[in-house]
Amino acid sequence: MPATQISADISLDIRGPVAVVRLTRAAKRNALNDALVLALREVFESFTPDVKAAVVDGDGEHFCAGLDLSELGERDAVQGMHHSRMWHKALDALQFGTVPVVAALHGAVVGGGLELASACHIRVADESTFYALPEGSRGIFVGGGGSVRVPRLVGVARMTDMMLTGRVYNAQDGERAGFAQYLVPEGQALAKAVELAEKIALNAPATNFALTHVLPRIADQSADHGLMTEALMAAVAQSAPEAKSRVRAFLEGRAAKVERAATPA
Ligand code: 1HE
Repeated sequence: MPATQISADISLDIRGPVAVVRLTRAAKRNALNDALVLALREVFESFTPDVKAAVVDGDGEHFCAGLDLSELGERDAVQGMHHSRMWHKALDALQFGTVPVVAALHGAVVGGGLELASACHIRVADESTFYALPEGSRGIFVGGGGSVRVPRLVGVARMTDMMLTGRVYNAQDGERAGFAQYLVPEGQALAKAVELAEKIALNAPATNFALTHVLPRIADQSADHGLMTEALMAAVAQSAPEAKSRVRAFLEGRAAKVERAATPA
């Protein structure tokens, strides 16, 4: 089925169990205006149960140039807080929605674009990708969840350095730092992201729920509370019929073994 343009600047392409959500505002480097942020929230809240995983990518040469600076305007402090909370709700809809989300990154992943990428569960970057938080040089602060999510990927020290000094990470350094989990040749991020999403779509639903909703909560809990939450989730997951049949399949020699990882060329 061809992609459907669901708002002015966002399209949705349902490829079997995988939904490909694309920012289609290449003329403005996929800068996120309010309408686009609201549309993102809407699309992630609208998946039917047959969608099992999603991919986010961006049209044109860049994944996303962040907040649409032309809309910054004359907001006062309270309006600014509501604006930030609107971003939080949209990116929470993505992070804590019904399906795991893989970001396919290329070109600029900057400011709110990095906040969007860091709300996804896995990031695949191609060699053209670069990461920055230009908020520092624009006299503003992150407002789309970046202060919560970016340090969880790369640490407080790296984020502080990026914002204080305008440091830009290229694709290789970015992958080493933890911005992305996969680094692929230029132009291949979307294909790799879809391949991963197709694999994820085959997981037991309880496993995907545990990884997207429960694991991040455990990471925020004390060790004692985390272990208790883990025990509860483990019990729920293993009691599902799907877990029983998958384990039986392995014991009866009908399921794949874990293969040794390929050695790098
Ligand atoms: C924009 C935006 C934008 C491009 N808001 N219009 N983000 C930034 O500070 C990053 C600003 N953007 C850039 O640094 C560059 O545009 C890029 C490195 C991303 C791409 O460069 P390039 O040479 O490919 O494109 P360009 O010529 O700079 O931009 C093309 C058009 O997009 C141009 O408009 P035109 O009408 O003159 O064609 C740009 O003005 C427009 N454009 N980026 C508005 N961001 C929840 S809080 C989050 C806070 C933030 O994200 S702050 C960081 C904002």
